[in-house]
Amino acid sequence: MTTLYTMPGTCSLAPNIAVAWIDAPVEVKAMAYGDHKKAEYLAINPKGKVPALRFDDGDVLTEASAILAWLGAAHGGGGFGRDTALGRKEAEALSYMTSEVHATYGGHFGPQNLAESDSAIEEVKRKTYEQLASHYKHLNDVLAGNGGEWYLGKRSFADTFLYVLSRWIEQTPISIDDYPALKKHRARMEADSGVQLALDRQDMEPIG
Ligand SMILES: N[C@@H](CCC(=O)N[C@@H](CS)C(=O)NCC(=O)O)C(=O)O
Repeated sequence: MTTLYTMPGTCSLAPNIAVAWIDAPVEVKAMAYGDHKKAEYLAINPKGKVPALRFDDGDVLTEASAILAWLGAAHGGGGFGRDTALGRKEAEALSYMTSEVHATYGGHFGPQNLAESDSAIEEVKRKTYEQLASHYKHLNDVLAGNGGEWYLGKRSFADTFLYVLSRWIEQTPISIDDYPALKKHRARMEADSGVQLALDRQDMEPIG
């Protein structure tokens, strides 16, 4: 069976939620933190990161936005089609969230990869939080501008990654209280049975 590799606390929660929402025939495997650097997993994804989707024929797809696109195309049905206006915007939103916002988190998760001295590391972190605050403002504005319920006005896989980002904000000095639409969206996601199933499958708890 196709297997989705996940790890607690990570962005692999987004495709995990997508699998639950569309009831895709995909087994969700929750690895313990650290297993992603072991030989068994590196043979699956040499990048040593999650998520990864392994097919029956041994082929492996990595990168959260690519996995979400494949899930939507293969199992999503009309609501997640790539040839619809919603599908186009979903692809745009997921590219932004992964390649811009997630990438900016590099300065939070690994500032020591970007600078050496203590003072330079502190500066990287300060600039990272400034940039993240601006990303969160954009995300909040788009969500509020689309009615506030779902990121693109209707539920899409963009909501799955937005939820990951609105969880990670708790690890930063940025407060979700400054982004009321994101805060309501996070609570709406946590009331969703598919999100609850995905959290459970990945050994994670709601923020509450
Ligand atoms: N560009 C990749 C990023 C994947 C990534 O950074 N995954 C993180 C978790 S959110 C990870 O596996 N980190 C473990 C590590 O780097 O050691 C994607 O969008 O899937």
